[in-house]
Amino acid sequence: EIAKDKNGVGQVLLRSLRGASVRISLHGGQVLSWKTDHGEELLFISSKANFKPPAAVRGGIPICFPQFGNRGSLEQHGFARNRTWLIDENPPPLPPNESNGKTYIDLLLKSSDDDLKIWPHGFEFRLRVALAFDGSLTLTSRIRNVNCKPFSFSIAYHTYFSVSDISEVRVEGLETLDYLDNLCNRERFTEQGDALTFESEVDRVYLSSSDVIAVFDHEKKRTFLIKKEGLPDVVVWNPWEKKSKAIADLGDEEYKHMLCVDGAAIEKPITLKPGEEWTGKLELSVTPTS
Ligand code: TA6
Repeated sequence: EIAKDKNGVGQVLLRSLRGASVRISLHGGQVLSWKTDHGEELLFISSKANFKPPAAVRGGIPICFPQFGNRGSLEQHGFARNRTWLIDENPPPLPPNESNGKTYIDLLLKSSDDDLKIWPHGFEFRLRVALAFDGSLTLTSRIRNVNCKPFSFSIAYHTYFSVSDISEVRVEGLETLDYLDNLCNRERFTEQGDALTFESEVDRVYLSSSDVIAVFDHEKKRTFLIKKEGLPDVVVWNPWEKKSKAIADLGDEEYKHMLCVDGAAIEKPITLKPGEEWTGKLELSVTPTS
């Protein structure tokens, strides 16, 4: 279903046969909602989110492209999340293993003349958002270099998971990895050997992680499973109390109910030759934890 929000921004609603749903905004190609068969919201959206373009909505899954962070010439996290995406009316068919019982939509972002002024690399970015019969959500990015010279980019699916209480959350799959700590000028550290828990601000890029990460929400007795392909790094971010107060579109106490764990390619930007296409895939599912 395609509708418009109160600001006239196009939104697409996907619904699975069992009642799960995903809502995507054409502003930013941003997933804003992912609900279980029983209508429970799995993603965090700030109560102070600004839904009026061109700012990115605080929450859901902003697409950070072609840059992550503010270490380049572009706006923080690049411009893709601040652009209007189009619906690709004739998407290439899903490979058989990707189509069983899935409903999906393909969104398209092409480099505009204005974009080319700030980032002189012609690209086509196809984002396929697919909702499977079991309610799992898959985001597949296909980025093609349609220019005559190579370019490099970083990308992150900036995923805001909804958690009941951040101090009761545990993340597994990042043990013993090296990470860049954004709180210490991106210095490189090594993670100790057990699961990640949270008692203060965390802003890290874990490097060369395994392709499955688990986020345990103790109170809700559920686990988010993050499976990724082509995305070697994992961003983990919680602003905690002090930083939250400095973020206008985030409630002061809301850090307790969110955690960003992002499939990403940051440390080693991806380089595409003319005509070459890169694919990066993120699959999110949620299972009850005993
Ligand atoms: O590591 C995640 C991060 O880069 C944090 O430093 C914080 O800035 C967060 O992204 C949110 O960025 P945004 O531009 O969406 O406010």
